Amino acid sequence: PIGVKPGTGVFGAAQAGTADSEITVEQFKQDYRNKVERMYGDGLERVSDLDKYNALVSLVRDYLAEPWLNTKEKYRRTGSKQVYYFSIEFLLGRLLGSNLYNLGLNEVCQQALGELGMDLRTLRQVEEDPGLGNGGLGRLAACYLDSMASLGLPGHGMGMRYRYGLFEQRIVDGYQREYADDWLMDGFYWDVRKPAEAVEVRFGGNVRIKSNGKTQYIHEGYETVLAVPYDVPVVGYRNGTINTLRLWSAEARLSEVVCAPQGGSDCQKAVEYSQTVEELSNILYPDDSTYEGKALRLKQQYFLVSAGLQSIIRNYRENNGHLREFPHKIAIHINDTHPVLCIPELLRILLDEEQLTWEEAWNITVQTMSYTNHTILPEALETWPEDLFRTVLPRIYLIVRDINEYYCRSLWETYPGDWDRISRMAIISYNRIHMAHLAIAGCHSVNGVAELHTDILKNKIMKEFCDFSPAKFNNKTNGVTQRRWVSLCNPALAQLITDTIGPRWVEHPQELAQLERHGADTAFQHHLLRVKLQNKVALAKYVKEKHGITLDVNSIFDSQIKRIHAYKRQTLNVLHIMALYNRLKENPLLDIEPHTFIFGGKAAVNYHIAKNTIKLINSLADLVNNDKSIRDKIKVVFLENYNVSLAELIIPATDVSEQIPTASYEASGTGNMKFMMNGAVTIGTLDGANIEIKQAVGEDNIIVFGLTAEEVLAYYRGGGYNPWEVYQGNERLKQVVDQLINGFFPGAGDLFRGHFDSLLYQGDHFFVLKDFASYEAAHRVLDERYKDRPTWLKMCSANIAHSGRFSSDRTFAEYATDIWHIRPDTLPFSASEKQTR
Ligand code: F58
Repeated sequence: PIGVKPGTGVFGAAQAGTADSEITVEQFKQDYRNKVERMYGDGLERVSDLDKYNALVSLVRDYLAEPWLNTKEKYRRTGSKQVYYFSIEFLLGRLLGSNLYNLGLNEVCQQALGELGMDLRTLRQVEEDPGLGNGGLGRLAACYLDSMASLGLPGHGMGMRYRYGLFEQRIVDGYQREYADDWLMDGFYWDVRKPAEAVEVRFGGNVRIKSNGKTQYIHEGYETVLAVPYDVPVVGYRNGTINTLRLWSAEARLSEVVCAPQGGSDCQKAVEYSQTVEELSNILYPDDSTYEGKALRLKQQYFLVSAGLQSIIRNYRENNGHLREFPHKIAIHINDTHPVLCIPELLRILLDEEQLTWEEAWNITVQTMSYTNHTILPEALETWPEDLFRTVLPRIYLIVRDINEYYCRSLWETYPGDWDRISRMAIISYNRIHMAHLAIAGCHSVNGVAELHTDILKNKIMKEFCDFSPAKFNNKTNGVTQRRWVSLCNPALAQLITDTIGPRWVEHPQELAQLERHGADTAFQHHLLRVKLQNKVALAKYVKEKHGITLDVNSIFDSQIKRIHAYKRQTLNVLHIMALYNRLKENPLLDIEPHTFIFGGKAAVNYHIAKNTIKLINSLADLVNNDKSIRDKIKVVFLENYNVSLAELIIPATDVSEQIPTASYEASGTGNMKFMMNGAVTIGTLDGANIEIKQAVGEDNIIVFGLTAEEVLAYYRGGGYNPWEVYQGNERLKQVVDQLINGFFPGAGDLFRGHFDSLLYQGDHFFVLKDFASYEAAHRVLDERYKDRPTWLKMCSANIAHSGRFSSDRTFAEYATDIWHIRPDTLPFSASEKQTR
């Protein structure tokens, strides 16, 4: 079996008597039959797949109950410092496979089910992807949970339990249509509801200031929402550690609502009221184009933060923690600006409830909090209108005002008289509250997610803050968990790696480097090719069943799967495919490698041009896939409803990984890392973590193109560039740009005029035309390399071999030592290893 650590079984090496706790196939079968009978009052033969799946989850939960309890007890007993990772998103993906794998039960379960005439893979597919995230930052949070537990460290998640996910994407007539993501419809069997640990969160009302010697703030007339936690076990890899992801759900206590002034005594009203309360945790990123929508988003953020902090402090108190010791025992991490209200909320608790002085409370808060920035896009740097903030959170508003005053005073001491600078850096300015400024002021650490991104933060976006407090700023290049992104999603590759270098890489991903010397080995290459083919066959089967399109598994699978966004430049990819198609039309005998271009991703509901890009891709797919004259040399597919499970199918089957953002925009990227771990070769711009991938694999094993971030930023300083010159100067490019509007897409009319105009009449802000020629040239290089199969396979192996440093185990270890100050002796990379990596 892959990555087996002998004798560790379900309960892990850390547990006493592990050998006895191993679960045999016989035992598993018996437990499972009993479980089905007890849950459904029926025999295994007569229940549905959903019932079988639920019973299996329930059984796995039984198995992990004891180590979960032991882990909590161990943390209590040792008093070790606990990390709480607050995030509005946790894009977990399906849990059955990963939990079985991490528990070391995969093979036992597979065999047991097989003997019962069932197939584990089928049951794994019954599981809905939890609708708890949207993109990279949510998936990153999920990777960190896996790494924290797998390294046996006390790190937990704090998130929201959304009733509905972002949305389910369906493609109708080539367009994205959004449907409710009803992921909880059949229940979620992994979490445990903890009503006894519910807390109250307060909104609205007003604050009365009472002064008798000491000023007191009395919050009155507020509305109370009950926050009920649901705990999800986070299973470490065969080490007996089970951490907790706590998800909060908003509820109304109807019995109390009936007597409350808002509800009157009317039952109907009470039910209506409960619906408005529950709206709080109904959906991820509710539409914020209206005042009510904005208020709802702000309420959601405060709800998560307040509930999470109250529960942390309650727990801390119960274990007799002294508040002055708080930062030595608790680290709170703020994932992007959405949970930044952690700062004023902790202050509120320390000031109003614990009666600490401002200085004491502020010092504790700053020492406890740390913040990660995930973007430099101005529209994603959150600000709130002051009025709305004051109305929704009156007490928190006063605290933010005090923080602002305190912070501005300290700025004044360093920059006396420099009003301009102080107003640029203020937390409240021009009637808006700047959440990133609040984060920088209230945290001891601010980090970017790749070296370039951190440099841009330090030298541009947050330069003045960095000049003021340089020690706070640091880089933590992202990582992904090799357990989900290789072992689980690509078991054939995992087996090949284990057969070649042994199983230690699953826990020590830097050992993948040993593959380097096998890269040129014919037998190894042969196996690698077989693994890739097998994965392509699996993806092709899915595409055939779901979309009715036949893929050539001997073609180059070239994938761009990520949110649809102008800066990610799906349009550049499309224009290149159009040019390739044109070349084939001109010369049907053109000798090119057959290509399958795969797209997947959601466009935000209100982001019209991105939604139109989806239509553009699908229009191109219709044209190309139905044109017999090009003899199936290229195929284009847009895979509907991209999510973690789909990524797990696409990534192992991909040869070429498209990472082509306008340089400077992609903070890091994490898809790029997943692809390289699975042996795909990147075609990419020098942006985000692509730069570090290039450093890791060497320039022969990645194809880079396009403007650098420095060049892009220089153009912006000079007012942009002239796309007309580029357009006029490149026939092939001119042809494809014109084809956006000249009837090339049958029946499209003016549908893609928005794209056309943005490229030519609106200055081509994302440098699509400017980078086109070099992108096309890069593709030609790629094709050349692919033709020479041994060279290509060597490139693939090099990518796998050098992916170890992009493991979230490494990233997490860096967070733990540098930011959270967790004991380094328990970390996987020693300090000296870190230097040389
Ligand atoms: C992503 N951000 C970055 N934001 O784009 C990506 O480069 C990085 O690798 C990743 O974070 C992890 O650090 C991201 O996913 C969002 O999804 C925003 C959430 C709030 C609404 C706007 C999008």
